[in-house]
Amino acid sequence: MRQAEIKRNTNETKIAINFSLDGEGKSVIDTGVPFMDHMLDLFIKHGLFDGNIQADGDTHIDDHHTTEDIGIVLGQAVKEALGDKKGIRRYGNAFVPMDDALAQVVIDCSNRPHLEFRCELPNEKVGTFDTELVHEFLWKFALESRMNVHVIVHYGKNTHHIIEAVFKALARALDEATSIDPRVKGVPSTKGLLT
Ligand SMILES: [Mn+2]
Repeated sequence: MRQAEIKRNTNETKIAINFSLDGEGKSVIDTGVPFMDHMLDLFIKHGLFDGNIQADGDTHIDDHHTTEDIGIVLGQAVKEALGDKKGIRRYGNAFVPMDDALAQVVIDCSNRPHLEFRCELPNEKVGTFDTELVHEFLWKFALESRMNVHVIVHYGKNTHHIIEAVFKALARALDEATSIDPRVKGVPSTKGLLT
């Protein structure tokens, strides 16, 4: 089973994630940040992962620490679930439209963390959520999963739609990049190592 269970406790947040790459899209999510609950729910669903994501953070201050730390722990869970990366496709590319918005995410499970974030979010807030935290989440996710993640939003007017399209494209690109291709023998790198 390509699965991982990770807990991380700090003075700012307590995060517990149980994540499976080879799931059915089933999720149990309670982060205390409603907008992130919505995004993580559709991330698990559209990636056909399974995930239990629980967070208890200092949201009385704002959603920054909790959102960032979920990115850290989810990234660590993906890295651990991937293991030695034998037999994976390695690259994934997904376009997802959401009404007016079109997002693209391209992933390389390269072990060289990078986030390219070409995404303009018209509104600073979606509900009570600070939309600048989308970048914080994705950067920590890329860093801790040790992936190269390129996010390109081609266009879009509605901030909720743009962010939702990004999370769905992230899910689908990650699903493709981490899926097993029976033609791949060993690790898909001329270097012979992706860890
Ligand atoms: Mn929505």
